[in-house]
Amino acid sequence: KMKKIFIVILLTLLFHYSLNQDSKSGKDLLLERLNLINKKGYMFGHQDDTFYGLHWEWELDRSDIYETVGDYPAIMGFDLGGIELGNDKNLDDVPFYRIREELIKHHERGGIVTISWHPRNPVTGGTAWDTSDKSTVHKILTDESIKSKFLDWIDKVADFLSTLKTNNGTKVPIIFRPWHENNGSWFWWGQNLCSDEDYLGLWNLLQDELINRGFDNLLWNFSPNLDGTWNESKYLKRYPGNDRVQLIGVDAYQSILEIIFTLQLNADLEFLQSFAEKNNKLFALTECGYKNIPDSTWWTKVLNPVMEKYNIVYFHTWRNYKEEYFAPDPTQKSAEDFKKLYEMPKVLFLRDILDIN
Ligand code: BMA
Repeated sequence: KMKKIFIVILLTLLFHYSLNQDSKSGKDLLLERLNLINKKGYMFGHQDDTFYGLHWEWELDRSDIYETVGDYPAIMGFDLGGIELGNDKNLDDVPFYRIREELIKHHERGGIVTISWHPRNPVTGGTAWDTSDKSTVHKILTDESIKSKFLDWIDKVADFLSTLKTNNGTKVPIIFRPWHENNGSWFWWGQNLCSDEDYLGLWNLLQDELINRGFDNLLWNFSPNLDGTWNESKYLKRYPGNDRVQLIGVDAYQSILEIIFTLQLNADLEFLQSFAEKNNKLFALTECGYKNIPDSTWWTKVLNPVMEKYNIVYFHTWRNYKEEYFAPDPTQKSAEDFKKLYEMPKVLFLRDILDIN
């Protein structure tokens, strides 16, 4: 009798558990997974990983990272810049159908994917870096014809996002990082190109439009650039809000002196860690690197000593384009050091996260 009761209770629990799992959105499932991964260490990510590398391009499944350490990055990143114009290829000449294929493939091999979007300037028609019009964001929000053009762009983004599904129709969970590096003034949505209110208006417009279209698979990531001087009141000015952001982060490149980079990175990660703890968020280095890695021990001597002090969930390096690359291939001078980084127990690549679900 006891045994029977026990089995009934067990089955009931299992039934409820499976119902809950089914009703969870892709965003919530991904968030749970990130929280579990976060207990084990921090993942390595790479932009456009399987499209091209230092000495090759457009070879299926090839990856500088795989060739250097024998494993794929845990995270792969892709950019939608150009989708808004209806182009076949993104701003870096990557065909969108290849982005779709590789994004789904990485999800299916157990990895995690992230998307950024460097849209053109809807007022001037220039690139995301065209800051010649000083009120583009304001015009999107207030000028009827610019707004309708921008809504059409969002439609194009939505059309593409809606194709990011597995064979059984499941929407791929995606870390989505729009309007990044907004504390700098190099993008038309940057600090000096819009008011706090307009920045938040732009964030909310895109987010509300996509959520209203049913994209519950997007995990929203807010990531200003390396700053070094954050405090809560300054940060909150353009923070979209706890209900709108699941992951906070920083884009941080070593561009001048190592000492300045590490000072600023420590300051930002310290701030993000305390903000994340208080607000129950995860945080990450959503872009990082040292262009063309001229320092052969940069990974273990500069970057990792900072990273290991904080509870980051990942660090993501930008693309390996011939003239400008951020991760090694086996011939690059920091390859040996990168292998040491790979061996560190807290540094996670694809195989390290496969059993964390
Ligand atoms: C930048 C550079 C550009 C590229 C852009 C979007 O940092 O890599 O060459 O077009 O990112 O990927």
